[in-house]
Amino acid sequence: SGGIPIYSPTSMFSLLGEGWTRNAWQRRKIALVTGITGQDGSYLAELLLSKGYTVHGIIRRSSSFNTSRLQHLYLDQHDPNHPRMMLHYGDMTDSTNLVSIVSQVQPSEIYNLAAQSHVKVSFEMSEYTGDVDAIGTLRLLDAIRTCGLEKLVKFYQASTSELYGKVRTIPQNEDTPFHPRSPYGVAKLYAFWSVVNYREAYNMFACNGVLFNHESPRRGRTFVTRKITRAVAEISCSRQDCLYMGNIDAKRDWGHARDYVEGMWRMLQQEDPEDFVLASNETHSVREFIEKSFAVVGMRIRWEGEGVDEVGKCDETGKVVVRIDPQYFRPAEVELLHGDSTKAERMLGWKRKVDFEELVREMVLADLASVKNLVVDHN
Ligand code: NDP
Ligand code: GDR
Repeated sequence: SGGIPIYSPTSMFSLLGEGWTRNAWQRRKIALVTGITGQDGSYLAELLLSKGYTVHGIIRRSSSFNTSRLQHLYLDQHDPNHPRMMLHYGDMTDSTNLVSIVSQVQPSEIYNLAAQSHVKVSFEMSEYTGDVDAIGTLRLLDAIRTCGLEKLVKFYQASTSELYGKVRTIPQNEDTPFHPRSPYGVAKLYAFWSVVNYREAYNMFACNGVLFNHESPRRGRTFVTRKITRAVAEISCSRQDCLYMGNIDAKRDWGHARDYVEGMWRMLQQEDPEDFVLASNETHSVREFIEKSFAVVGMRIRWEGEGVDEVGKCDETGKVVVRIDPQYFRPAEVELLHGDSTKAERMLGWKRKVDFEELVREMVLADLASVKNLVVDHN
């Protein structure tokens, strides 16, 4: 247009990956995992280590101990036999730190799992959730470019079924339109499209895994499944009287986290980057999760009343063990999620192994063992 030419700098680290092909870079098997201290991060680290990767994780500085889910993997770095896992202090809100870590680690694969991941909390901390989940993802994508690694690194983004939100079609797959219902969902939508955009603009190998809910004994205790299984264990040991719940008619497609991290890894082993849904292809209500959990400890639940006055009584004792508490309702709710992972099954050969019943049982039994002090709790 005849204006002053603008200088477009090349990356200060542009020599980092010079001379490498993507396949040769991959064979180095160096993974960087953000959110490694979380539920999925810990299962993914296990999987990658078992496959011979060197695993680098980003952890936040905390005044309390926050690596309990990794304890069994993290031996002393000075031990010559330690299992090739290294942790770096960092935060998704700190670009300089992200650039520094990416340039030091020079990863072949990056798994971006870090997030303020609680939907209800995102209504209370909407700006922070946007900063970490949306802009944080962009910061990490830009860190890869700043380091000149955009043609070499394979990038996985932890996208979510919360993108579907107010669903109009059942089941939901890669072609279903998005309509997020929370600041968390909206932030993850920004991240989803940033990944697509960087793939198209810079030819990056960047994938979105659109994962439906996945749980495990390592699930944070404020998510509904773990809140229920922990309470069932406590109630059955007479250490708690009642479980207070929000919307028990919400329906979710629940799988096991260990199965889902396998799918993340498979997405990055493809020749070309694509987005995939991972789901169990079933849907169950929170109410059903509660019933099944109590059944594991031999308690049958009978429902009485309506709305916030509804209670769940134990059939055998007549005691009220479930009550509704309005504080757990959300300003806008995702009522129903039901995934369709046909594409992942066909292209990745992925399928969930653990079904709903087994998942509930494993979680309740793990909490029972922990309540009875038989094993160390993971969080
Ligand atoms: P968790 O909440 O268990 O773990 C989140 C991780 O992110 C933790 O390691 C946490 O660190 C870290 N983190 C949070 N904020 C920051 C920050 N500002 N900077 C750096 N790290 C941060 O989540 P899950 O393991 O369940 O989920 C993993 C990812 O997958 C998340 O992005 C989540 O949104 C997404 N997802 C999860 C699904 C599920 O059903 N589990 C389904 C679909 C998507 P700390 O331990 O210090 O808190
Ligand atoms: P979700 O998980 O919002 O689906 O996000 P969560 O377990 O928090 O809620 C599932 C459903 O249960 C209802 N519910 C309650 N939820 C909580 N946490 N506590 C309660 O007491 C309660 N009572 C009823 C909720 O209203 C909701 O309908 C999870 C997170 O892991 C996200 O990071 C991820 O993206 C999605 O799953 C897929």
